[in-house]
This record gives sequence, C-alpha cells and structure tokens, in this order.
Amino acid sequence: MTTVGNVDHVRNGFDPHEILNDWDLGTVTTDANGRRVREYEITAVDIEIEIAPGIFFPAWAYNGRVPGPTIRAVEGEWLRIHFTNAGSHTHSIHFHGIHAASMDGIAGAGLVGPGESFTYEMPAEPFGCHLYHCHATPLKRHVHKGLYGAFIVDPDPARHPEHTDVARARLLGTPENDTWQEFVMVMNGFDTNFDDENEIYAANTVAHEYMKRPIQVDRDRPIRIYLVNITEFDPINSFHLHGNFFDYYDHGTTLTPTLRTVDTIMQCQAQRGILEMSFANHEPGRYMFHAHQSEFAELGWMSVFEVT
Ligand SMILES: [Cu+2]
Repeated sequence: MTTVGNVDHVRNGFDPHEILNDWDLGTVTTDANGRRVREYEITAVDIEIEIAPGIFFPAWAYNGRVPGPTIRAVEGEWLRIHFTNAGSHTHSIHFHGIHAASMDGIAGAGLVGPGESFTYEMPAEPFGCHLYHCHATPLKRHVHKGLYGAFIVDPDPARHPEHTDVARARLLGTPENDTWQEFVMVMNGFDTNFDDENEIYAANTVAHEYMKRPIQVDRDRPIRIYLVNITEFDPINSFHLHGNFFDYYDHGTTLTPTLRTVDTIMQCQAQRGILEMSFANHEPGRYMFHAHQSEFAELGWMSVFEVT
C-alpha cells in the first residue's frame, strides 16, 4: 500500500531525499587556545508542511524543515548553537550529549520566548549518533510538532588508537569515509487530528516517499544509516531490512558493533544507533526496509533501496 499523488517538496522547502545526507557542518574557526569551534544557526518557525499527498500538518520546525538540520561535528570540538525563536510559542533546544546544566534547554537553562535568542555551548561529546529536540512543555506536543533533529559526532581517530580504521571510516571527509554511503533516518509520526495518536508514520517525515522514489545505492559501497527514533505517542519504533542483515552500534558510541548480524532493531523514543550493511554479494534489485510494526509500515514508514 502506498499513497496516491505526490507531496510538493518545493512548497515544503525540503525533500526527504536531500535530508538523507545534507549534513549541517556549521562554521569552523579556531579559538585563541587552538581549539576548533563549530557554530550553527538554528531558528524555530511555525510552518505548514505536507506529510502525505494532500495532508497538511501545522508544524513547528527548526530551520523550516522536519526533521531539523542534521548537525554534524567531530569529537572534541566546541559547539556553539545560536538559537532564535521566530515561532509563536516558547521553545528550546535540548541536546542529547554531554553539557553543563545551564545549557540543558529546559526551564531556567535556555528556554527561549518568541522573538528571543539563546546560544547553547557544549563540547562535541561523546562521539555517536544523537538527537536534539525542544524541551518546552507540554513536551509531547512540542516534540511531535516537529522540533527535533539528528546530531552526529564523528570520532576523532587520534583518540582511538585501537580502532583507528573504524574511526577514520566514520569521520566525514576522509578517503575511508568516502567509500561509504551514509544516510540519516529520523523515524517520526504525525497526529493530524490531535487525538494523541499518529495517523502518519515515516522516516524523514513524508509518508512512503522512499517507496515511490527508491534510495539509489551502489552495491559495491557499504551503507551506514544513522537511525534516530523520535516517534511520539507510540512506545517503540523499529527498522527491518529485507534480504540482508546488518551490524548495529547502540547510540553509535562504540567502534565495535553492539549487535551483529541482525535484520530488525527496535528503539524506544530518543533511542538511536548506527546500522551498517553491505549488498556486495547480492543481486541488483529492490530491497525493502520498514518499521516492523505493520501498522506503521502501512501508514507511511515503508521504503526501498534500489541496489545497482
Ligand atoms: Cu517547543
């Protein structure tokens, strides 16, 4: 089952295919102590988005897109996130990472009223696949409206002498990393009638988008997926791959897999991890992946890789 018609990505201002790997690397400078500083600009706005053909959702969004920009940094850098609230409600950015209490994005620590700004500062620690989201109350409404995004911290190979090769393969910009096909997928859902249940599910917001337009992959290059679950109202979400098995790195905070040779992984809300797989020994063709809650799959969270 899929949807009839197509979402207008131009009107939305974002395309789920571009969200797969349009990393926001911020602006890098070096401070007086020689420390690398990475700065980002994030603005919260009220925006209506089309999440399935003809189904519009009154979202709150970071930088006008759901999920928000995929922030990507390197372990040990200093992060400075300049947040402006151009929306109609109080919002914040709460980062799942290591930071001071004053940078938490909760009341008294970076909650930002409409028209106001705040700068969150923190180290890029630990390396892994993380999440950021608004932490204003009521929390479930602020989260499910669309104020969330992925936050990736690449390991610094110099800090991991025992796994330098793996760390270099994760570090964006290295020749080792270039051999990989990397995708970020944020599993989300939308309550379109405000009954505290989701009517639409997806990875990266638009129902069935990767069914209609398969994700093109080269079978000779391994695939790495940064998977984040921010689905509100349902206790868990999952990722199941057809015809293949993958290795999983829970939270992405290890350089050796925490699960090997699995075809299904489940995540509670805010859980995330890195999946690695290869189609090198497979025949070309379409390989489906989807939530293994059948309801979620039928309501939009179903996708395919087109392996050539
Ligand atoms: Cu909010």
